[in-house]
Amino acid sequence: AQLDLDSILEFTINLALEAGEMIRAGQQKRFASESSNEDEKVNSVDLVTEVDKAVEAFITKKIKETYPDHQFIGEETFKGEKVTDEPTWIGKSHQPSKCLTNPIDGTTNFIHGFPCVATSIGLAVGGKPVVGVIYNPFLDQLYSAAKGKGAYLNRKTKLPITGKGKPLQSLGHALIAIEYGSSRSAPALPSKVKTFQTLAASPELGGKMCHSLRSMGSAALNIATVASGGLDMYWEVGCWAWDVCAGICILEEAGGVMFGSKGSSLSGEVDSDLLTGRKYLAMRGIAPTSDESTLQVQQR
Ligand code: LIP
Repeated sequence: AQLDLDSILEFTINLALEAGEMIRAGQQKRFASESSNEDEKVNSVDLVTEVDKAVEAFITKKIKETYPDHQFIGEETFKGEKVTDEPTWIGKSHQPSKCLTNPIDGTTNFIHGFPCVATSIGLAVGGKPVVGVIYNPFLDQLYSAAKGKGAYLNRKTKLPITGKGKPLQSLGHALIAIEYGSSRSAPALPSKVKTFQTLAASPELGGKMCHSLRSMGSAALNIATVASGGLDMYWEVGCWAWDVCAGICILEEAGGVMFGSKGSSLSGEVDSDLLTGRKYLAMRGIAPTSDESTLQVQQR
């Protein structure tokens, strides 16, 4: 059957708000306790807490109860499931879909009490994000979108916020988010730093400097902030589908574009690998193709 995106969106918003409550309470409990430790995953800066796991278990349970046919991929329970869909039989009763969630995006921020923390829940059908909800429980900011229905902040403010919908003219006027991520050994780190340097000020960009660089420490919030207009661009290598699925839906509904690893051109070519490529450049509006500097950054 056709998916009812309105009711899925409503369900996802309520789920994110409940997850947010768990995150807030979980942080208070951790800060009150002497013995709350985080675990390390791939390395000493790739962290997970008991709250990430509890929130993911809660989200999974709710989704399985409500949408028993949907597949589920979560950051903390990932076992290599593929995001790219088998053929989708449109109009038949079974429409393969996947729910991608990151229980706490910005786990490092959560541990430190830095308020850029979000739960990010996205639904992809046929490999394309169709519903996305990102909720920051510390700043009480709820970003939500469903395909074809627009993107909103706190349900009421349509994104991008007024006056922020114009295409970006040049990197020289941009506020750009970048992230170090958890992969910091060679060659990953030097290559990231080179891009940061290029964006900050570089002869490669004809001596242009962007207005400044930012790091929110959460892919989901970086993307949501590009969607709302507070950032012009976000560049990161190393994200997973659960970091970006909800954000892509929100960004696209706000008139922005996400480029992935296939290096699709700014002419609007579709990137078939958007959920699996691990390399992302989010932009509000499409920059003019004549801006060589934008093209160069996109191709990194
Ligand atoms: C985080 C991302 C962030 C990235 C970090 C990390 P987590 O997700 O959202 O953008 O730079 O390395 O992957 O681990 O907090 O869910």
